Amino acid sequence: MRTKLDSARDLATQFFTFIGLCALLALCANNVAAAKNHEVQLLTADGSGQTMVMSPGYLKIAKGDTVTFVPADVTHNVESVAIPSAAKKFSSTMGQKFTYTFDEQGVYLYKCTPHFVMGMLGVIQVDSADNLGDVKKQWETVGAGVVMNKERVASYLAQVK
Ligand SMILES: [Cu+2]
Repeated sequence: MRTKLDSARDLATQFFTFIGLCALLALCANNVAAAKNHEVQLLTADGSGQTMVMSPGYLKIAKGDTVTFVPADVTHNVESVAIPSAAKKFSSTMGQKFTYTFDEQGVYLYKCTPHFVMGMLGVIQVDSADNLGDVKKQWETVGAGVVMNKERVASYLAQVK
């Protein structure tokens, strides 16, 4: 026979189960932070006197985020130069929008293939910069081929924290 005490116990059990579920839901909602999409413009001129330039040149994002590279005209693209060892290399079609998912943390140095010599490069940092030393080392060699706006990459890399 059910007593008043049994009913009270059932009610209490239901109540605490409900609270537990709420806490679990809140926890899940916190952990599944939505991946963001960012945009980098590949510009022929940025309006402030800079030509053949990525905007922004340095960008910090979170692992799992995507970046869409938007060429201002048919003369620009993006191609990876120095990236984390586990990351997939990329090379986009000239003049086409391109979206890349940054699944590996670290520093990514990339260029516009035809405007590399004019210093059209960019840096994207994904979470912590474990491979910064490696990227700087590769830039010392690769950077020898850049004749204009070489200091841009140094200023972008200096923003990596
Ligand atoms: Cu370009």
